[in-house]
Amino acid sequence: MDKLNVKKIKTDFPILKQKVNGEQLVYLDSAATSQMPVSVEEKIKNFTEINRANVHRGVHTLGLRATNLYEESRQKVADFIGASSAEEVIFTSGCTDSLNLVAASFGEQNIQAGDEIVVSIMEHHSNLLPWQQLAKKKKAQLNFIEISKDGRLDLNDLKNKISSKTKLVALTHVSNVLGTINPIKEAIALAHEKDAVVLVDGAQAVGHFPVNVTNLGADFYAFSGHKMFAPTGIGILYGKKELLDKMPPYRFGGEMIANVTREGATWAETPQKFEAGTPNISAAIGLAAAIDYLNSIDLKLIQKHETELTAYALEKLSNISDSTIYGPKESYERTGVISFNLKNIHPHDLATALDLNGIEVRAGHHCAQPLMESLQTESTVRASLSIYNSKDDIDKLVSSLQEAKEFFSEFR
Ligand code: C6P
Repeated sequence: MDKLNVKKIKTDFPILKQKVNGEQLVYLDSAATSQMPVSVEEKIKNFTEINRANVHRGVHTLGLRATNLYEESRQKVADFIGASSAEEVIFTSGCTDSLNLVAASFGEQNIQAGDEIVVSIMEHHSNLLPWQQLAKKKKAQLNFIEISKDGRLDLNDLKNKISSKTKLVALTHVSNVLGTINPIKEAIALAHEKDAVVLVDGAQAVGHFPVNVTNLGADFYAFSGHKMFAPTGIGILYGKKELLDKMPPYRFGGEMIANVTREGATWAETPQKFEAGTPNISAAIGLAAAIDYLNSIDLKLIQKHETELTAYALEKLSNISDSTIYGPKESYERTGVISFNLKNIHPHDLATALDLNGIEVRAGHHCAQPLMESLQTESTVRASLSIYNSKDDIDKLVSSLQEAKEFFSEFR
């Protein structure tokens, strides 16, 4: 298999050329938001300058062009994730919105008192709070699958936690803190044995390796555009058509109806039923351009690059004395989301010190406080890798960490 030409890829992302605090920018926060290549910006600019209009409304030429572009984007997403049809793809404002849609529609309709909802302890708050709230409201039970010491999902615990009372299992594909790639296919098969429906949070998975929702057997699959080189404000909820068809709308307004009278209304078909109001048309078109960009590089090559870089980073970081790295030690079991701590230095201090050297990482609880509690820490530093990162970036990170370590040791 070929290697990624990182030098060439970097030139696709003009933002990376700049200096930050007088130093060459090293962007290691792609798990929060990835950068956007020129080709995506150009596609959006082209839409704005030539085709901008609302969708599914006007019969005029611009309206039809905008509608075609928007619906082509939906088809592109469907093909990219292996959905059986574009009708199974709903545009949302992001992964959080997609997860809330399932809770507000499927959850409201199907979860009753005494039912059980299963999540893992490594969920991002966006795939925990909607279920926590729903469980409280419906008097249902929320159960947590625990993780092993090295941050893997405990499949035995999963087997124990899923029972005939379980109506829904909401599980992340990849942890945004540990980088762990969960055995989603096995988890889905186990849940289906008990007739539970499975929602997968794919925010940290899509764009890093090939994802095929049909092959996985996922009932619902949620993700965000801005973590895969698309604009902010666009996300996807994939759902099996037979499930979406039975679900009620969760927002009401323009373009989601079949007919409205003084007394009531009937709903449009899936997916329009879930897309009330004017959608983020330009971002949906940008998402399609991001998919074109990913396909032009090849997801398998992206996965290989990120796995190799992760192995390199794990080795270098573990060589720093007094470092703790969270998550699986083997790079093939994880993505390039690497959380760590250095003894006696607060993660925010470290992130600030790195920023002074132009290195952007995230520090904090990463919207995963129950996981932090399970890891017996309050926060971590997190470096997250993408296609535009190289070994050079890791070397700069490690030497800056060593420098920071020396600096802070003077205050002890
Ligand atoms: N995680 C991070 O720095 P939104 O914000 O809707 O695009 O995505 C929410 C979300 C859901 N699930 C997972 C696993 C995620 O990682 C995220 C977003 C970012 O880790 C921002 S908090």
